[in-house]
Amino acid sequence: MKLALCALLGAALLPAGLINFDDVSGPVNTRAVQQSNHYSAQGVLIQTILNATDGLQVGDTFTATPRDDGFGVGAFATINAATATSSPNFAVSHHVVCDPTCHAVFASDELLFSFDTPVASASLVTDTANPEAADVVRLIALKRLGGNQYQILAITSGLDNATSFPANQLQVAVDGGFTDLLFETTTEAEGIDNLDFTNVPEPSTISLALLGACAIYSVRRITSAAISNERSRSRCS
Ligand SMILES: [Ca+2]
Ligand SMILES: [Ca+2]
Ligand SMILES: [Ca+2]
Repeated sequence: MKLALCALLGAALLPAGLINFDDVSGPVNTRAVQQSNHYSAQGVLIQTILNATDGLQVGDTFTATPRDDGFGVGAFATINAATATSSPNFAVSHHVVCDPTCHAVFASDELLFSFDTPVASASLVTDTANPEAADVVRLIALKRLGGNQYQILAITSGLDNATSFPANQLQVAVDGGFTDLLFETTTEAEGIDNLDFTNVPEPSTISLALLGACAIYSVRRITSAAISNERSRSRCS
């Protein structure tokens, strides 16, 4: 029981990140292009690559062709009520642009997230445009092989017309972790928000987390025992 509690508390201290794209100000009904290293402080590089993976399955490999060094961020609230999960912004691939009526017109590029250190699990949510036709979107965990080559480790599929949790969330996890994450659109452009990820902990991080959690647990046990003893003494005197 004690070990289970310590492990639970330790897991809560493992390194993780959340990117909600809301630090970018100004863009309304268009997207502001961000460089791929915009979130490098959080350990993530975000690039737009040419469509390469529709139809590929777990175990397949592919070569990513960078389309642009970056991605788009914006608030598109008046386009089919395409609101962000966290207000005001969500992210799109670099070439999702506004035509004269300000609708997203470029559909086939993908967003590639490259992590500084391996990630055990990651999730994101799709935009809440409504009404919207159902198009397949996929979240794909990748192993970086070098030379822009990647192997597919795991795939989670969904439909982009979902507007509420949990249907609008895609989540993928891999034992041992993955280095890169691909958000794949197949037939229509789609915005994403709230990229959430948990890094694979270094052995030293696990030890420190468990040590800290167990120290907190032990202090609470000692404090609780001391209070209990004091109450017992009070009742006896
Ligand atoms: Ca947001
Ligand atoms: Ca959507
Ligand atoms: Ca759609």
